Amino acid sequence: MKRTLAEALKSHALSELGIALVGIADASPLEGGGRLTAWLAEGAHGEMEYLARTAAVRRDPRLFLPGARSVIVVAVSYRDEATFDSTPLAGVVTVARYARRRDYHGVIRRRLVRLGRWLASQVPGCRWRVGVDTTPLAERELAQRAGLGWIGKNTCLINRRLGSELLLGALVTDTELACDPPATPHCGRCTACLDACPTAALVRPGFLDARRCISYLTIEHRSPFQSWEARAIGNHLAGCDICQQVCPFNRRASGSCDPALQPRAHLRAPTIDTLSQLDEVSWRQFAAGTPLRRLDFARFTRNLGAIRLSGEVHPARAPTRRQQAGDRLPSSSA
Ligand code: B12
Ligand code: SF4
Ligand code: SF4
Repeated sequence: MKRTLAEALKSHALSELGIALVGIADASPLEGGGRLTAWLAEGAHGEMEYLARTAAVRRDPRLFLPGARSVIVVAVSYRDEATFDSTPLAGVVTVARYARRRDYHGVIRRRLVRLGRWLASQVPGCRWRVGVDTTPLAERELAQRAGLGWIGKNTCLINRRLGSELLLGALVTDTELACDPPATPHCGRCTACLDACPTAALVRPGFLDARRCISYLTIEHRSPFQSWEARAIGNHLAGCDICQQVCPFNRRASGSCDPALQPRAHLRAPTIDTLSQLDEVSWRQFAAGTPLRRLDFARFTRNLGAIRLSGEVHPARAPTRRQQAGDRLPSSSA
């Protein structure tokens, strides 16, 4: 019964809801709970205090939904080009690839709610709760446990066939479902992501110091930039893909972009000149409906100012940023 229901649920998710990957994990506390504790203890979360506040729930899905027994983890793909962009052109800013399209939160949430309703139609009275990104679930570890992929040295969830250009969500339920085997790691001896990170944010395999990460600095960090931070972001307006760009599993990935997440042309390579003309209202219109709307006008102007300054000082700086920034970055105890 548990197995038949699990198979029917996965088949429904894949064939009716446009989900690219689905797997089921049990809802017991995370094995990586200690990793989260150590990461927070080192202060690697920077200003993301919400991660510390919700750590207990992240470590144990049963606190997310009392009585939880199973976690259904799903992924959708935003892979839209065979190869990643090459070195950006002068005067052009980089928007991370996940942010060049419709905001995935609502897309995944709506599909998970439909999946929850389907489950309730099969198991009347069952309880379920949905989480996408902002909810306190350790999505990558749950995805690994549900067999969707492994957590790479760049800390991303990588599927052997689809690569890591995946966005995750989860449905936690008190229904007991047959679990999938956890995924095994396949990074082997590769260190391409560690070598390529321009700010040395991947301080050791599988440990990312967010305070050094361009994705954190451009999107999550709210304070004004110190000078090394302004230099470190290079031409990134929001997010960073470098440690995924170099990953061999993305170079050879197959599969296609979810139809709901097709890229928006104006976000592929916006120029500094175009962005400089935006005021608060036109920035909101520019970012509307995409993950960029989470970047308020103050952070947008802070980031753009840093990009302009860095372009003036280092017109061809991209490949040498690590050398430029390395000795000025905060030291890590790792
Ligand atoms: C905070 C956060 C960030 C922070 C910190 C990232 C980080 N590495 O922790 C910042 C702002 C830097 C960030 C950046 C990005 N993020 Co983010 N982020 C999150 C968020 C909200 C929480 C992550 C978290 O808890 N971090 C704390 C650390 C300690 O957790 P962790 O690294 O995942 O480690 C845990 C497990 O992985 C486990 N673990 C690690 N190794 C191993 C090994 C074994 C054997 C085991 C058992 C466990 C284990 O231990 C830890 C505790 O569970 C999640 C959504 C969510 N609710 O989970 C999205 C999420 C991880 N982000 C996502 C994305 C897309 C990105 C970016 C690609 C966006 C971009 N292009 O700029 C980058 C990628 C940078 C990178 N290399 O990770 C996706 C990842 C999809 C994927 N394929 O992995 C998520 C899942 C959002 C989503 N719903 O899709 N992010
Ligand atoms: S997202 Fe960019 S800055 Fe952050 S760890 Fe990856 S390569 Fe480094
Ligand atoms: S670049 Fe290499 S080490 Fe890094 S995540 Fe990909 S396979 Fe693993």
